[in-house]
This record gives sequence, structure tokens and C-alpha cells, in this order.
Amino acid sequence: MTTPTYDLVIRGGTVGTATGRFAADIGVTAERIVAIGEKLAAGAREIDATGKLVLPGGVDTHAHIEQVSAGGLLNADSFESATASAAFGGTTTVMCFAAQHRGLDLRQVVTDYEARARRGAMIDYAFHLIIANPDAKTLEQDLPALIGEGHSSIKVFMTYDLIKVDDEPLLDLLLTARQNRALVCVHAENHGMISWMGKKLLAKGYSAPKYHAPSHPRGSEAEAFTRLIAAAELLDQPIMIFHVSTREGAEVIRKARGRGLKVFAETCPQYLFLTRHDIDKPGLEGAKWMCSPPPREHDDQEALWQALALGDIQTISSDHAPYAFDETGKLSAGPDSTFKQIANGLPGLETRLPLLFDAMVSKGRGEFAGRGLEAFVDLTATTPAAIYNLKGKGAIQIGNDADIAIWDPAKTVAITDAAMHDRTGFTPFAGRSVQGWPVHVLVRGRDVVAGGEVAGVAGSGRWIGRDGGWAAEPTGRLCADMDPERNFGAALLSEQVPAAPIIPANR
Ligand code: DUC
Ligand code: ZN
Ligand code: ZN
Repeated sequence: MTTPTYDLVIRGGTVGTATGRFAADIGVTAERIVAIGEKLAAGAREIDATGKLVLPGGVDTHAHIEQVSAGGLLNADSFESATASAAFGGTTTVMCFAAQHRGLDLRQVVTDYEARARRGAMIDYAFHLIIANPDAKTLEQDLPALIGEGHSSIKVFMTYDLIKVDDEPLLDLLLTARQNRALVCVHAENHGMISWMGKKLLAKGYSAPKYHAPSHPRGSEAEAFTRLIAAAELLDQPIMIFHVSTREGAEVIRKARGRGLKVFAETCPQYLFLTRHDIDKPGLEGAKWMCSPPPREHDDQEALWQALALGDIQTISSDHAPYAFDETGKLSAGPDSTFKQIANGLPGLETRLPLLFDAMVSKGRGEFAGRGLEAFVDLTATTPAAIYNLKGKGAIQIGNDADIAIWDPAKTVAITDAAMHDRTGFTPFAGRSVQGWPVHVLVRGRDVVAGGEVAGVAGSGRWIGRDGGWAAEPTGRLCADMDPERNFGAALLSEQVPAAPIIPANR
């Protein structure tokens, strides 16, 4: 008997990448892709992918898992349930959050979240560090040390009473990120406008979930983007603007990128497939469609698709923020909750890729001009992995981890609450039917979902340590106020940029 050449061969499928598609077998040995070609030699295990698309597992770079909200509410999902549901939807890498709240020690926060993930995750993961307490210890000790250890992205909120950072601490954070080469991700909405509108609406008795939409005025997004970009430009610090929801917001980003600023952007399925009208339901039912920022109008959806096709927005994440529709989650303030008391967030880890596959590949949205499959792979796996420097992830190429989703492009699936694997008990996309579904999902060559069943093991997911990479590198172009040649010699930035930190191998 001949000894198999590979641990695993995925045979007879069509491989999809961000730049093309071709018929090939994939050979996997020791968790990695080691061969891509026709008629590969035998594997100890073989998967028949005839008639299927063999794609990189999805990379979802924004999901809230086993996270405590600013209001003290724990997500519905554990790492085990969230990562299982991600895998059922074809995602094999997730970036979640270690969330510091006011008064919390950042180092301790990260230790706690690491323990939760290590216990439960069945796909690979990395953390963004939410900073709500930018005191001296956080900025001068903990954050630089944690970035150096491989946590090279930060998230800050410009709104929410309990976690927002104002303009001055935002600048402090941007500077710390610049000095240590981390990407700064931002929830950017104008806090004053949201707070003021909320009070005015409630005072007049407009308290139903649907009023959540006007309480986040669309202009509050463009204003905050503009202010944030001005701060980032002052420090020449790259930023990632999370969950873009409006046409005007996308326009602000396009202009900034046109001026050569390092501004990256993300949107989410809820802004591409839902509108504010989805929140308009009897009683509190609309809470199931409440997220922040809220879904907007059909015209915004069109603008976001255009921005994706043009490269102004580079990633599509789920912003999975799971709260059950009961007293443990959405209705924690009781049956008379106002929109202000209802937790913001939707489940979406499982539906992200199938919704996008259906729109971009099966229905072939026109913006992508026949390149829907390539754009789908690019926006949901390859580019997110590149921006966040998730080495070995997001592409089918030799040397990469064998994180693979085998899609049946003909399979039609009705999305229902009952079919989902997260713990919210509902999906805002229930009632839709999609064509194309991932039928076999592997992480580093191991089955995580196969034959419609979970095959992954809680705790088998691995943390991905990373430095900031190219995305977090400043452009090197100082604005006038920071340029000693144009600010009367005040050297505020130039001498403060150390070499990029060295990251230890995965722990
Ligand atoms: N912002 C997020 O990024 N996720 C959930 C809620 C929110 O406001
Ligand atoms: Zn946010
Ligand atoms: Zn989020």
C-alpha cells in the first residue's frame, strides 16, 4: 500500500480567490495548504468537492462574544456557541473584543477574555481592545505592552455615556496607537446629537423601537467621521471606521482616501439588506432589528454597495452583538422598555456570508461586473485578513492555514429563527431565502462543520498574535501643525515613533 502524500486532499472543486477562480485539488499537511493543482496524489483523507466552490473560510473582523456591555449586560453567546454559529455560516476566523469599561484594569480585562476564548472557541480568533478608561496606566503601560504582545488593534466609541471618549482622550489614544503601531477602530457618531434627539423623542412619547432610527440622525455619522478623520490626520494615524451606514458617511470616507489619508472602512449586512422600516413592528418586536447605527434607507444601501465596489469600504463584518429577545437581553428593562433602554445589536455571524454570497455570487450584483465571487472572497476574507495582519488567514494559497469553506452554490436555504445556531433565538433576516451555503467547513484542516452537524471542539480555536502590519503604519506625511518645518520647530511626533514591535509566535 502506498503512503499517502498529504494528510488531506480536497478534490475536484473550483477554487475561488480574490483575483480569480480555477479547477484544482488542494493538498493539506500539518494544518496548512501545501499543494494546489490538478490530479494531486492521495491524501490520508479525501473530500470530494465535485460541483462545489472551495473558498477561504470567512474572516469576520467585528463580533461581540461573551462580552459585557457598558450597561452591564452579558451577550447571549459564549465563545462556544458564537464560534459554532460562525462556522455554520462559513467563517473560520473571528475578531472579537476585550472590553475595558471605566475603572477596569486593561491587563486584567484581556486576561479574562483570553480565558473565556481559550475555553470555548472552536475557530481561530484575535481581539480588538476596547478602551473606555484611557488613564495614564492604560496609555503608558498596559496598552503599549499588550500591543507589543500581539493585540494590535484598538476600538473606541465616540458615543454611549458609559464608554465614550471625547476629542482630547481620543487624540491621546491615537498618539499611543501611532507610537506602538496599532490600528484604531472607531464607532463614530455624534454623541450630543444622539443624546439630544433621544430626550426630545421620549419627551413627546415616541418610545417604540422604531424611534431608535431617527434618534441616531444620519448627519451624526458624517459629522463624527469628519471630526475623527481630522484628529487622525493631525497625528498621521491610520484608522478603521466601523459599521458605515449612510451615503454621506461613505462620501466623507471617499474624500479622505482621495486626499491620501489612511482611512479604512467597514460595513455590515444589516446596512446592505435592512432599512429603518424593518424596525417598524408592533409592540417591542422591532427590538430585534435595533442596532447602532440603525439600518437606513434603500438609497444608502445602494451607496454602500458602490463604495464596496470602488474600494472606499474594504471589509464587510457581521457586528454580531447577540441579545436574546427576553429579560436576559433586549427586554432587560421590562415589557415597557423605551428604545433608549433596549440593547443595541443583532446576531449575524452565521448569516453574513450566505446573505452576501446570494447577493454577490448567485444574484450577481451589477457593481461587481461578473467578478462577484472574487469580490465576495476579497471583502469577506482576504482583505480583512490583510488589514488586520492575520497571517495565514483569508486566502487559499500555499503556506496558509487550511481554513476552508466548501460551498454548494446551488443549495437554497430558507433563513429561519429555528435554523440558527447562536443563542439569541432569532435572526433579523428570517423569512429570506438564499442560494449558496457552506456545506463543509474546516479550520487548519480539521472539520468544524460537516454533514450539517457541528464537528468542532470547544477550545480548539487558536489565538492569532499579530503586529499592526502595513495598515497600521503611518504614511510619514506630517500635517503642517505637526511638521517642525512649518510649526516653528515644535517636534511633537517625529521623534516618538519606535520601530514596530516584535511579536512572539502564537502563544
Ligand atoms: N456598536 C457596535 O459596534 N456593536 C454593537 C453596538 C454598537 O453600538
Ligand atoms: Zn460600534
Ligand atoms: Zn460592534
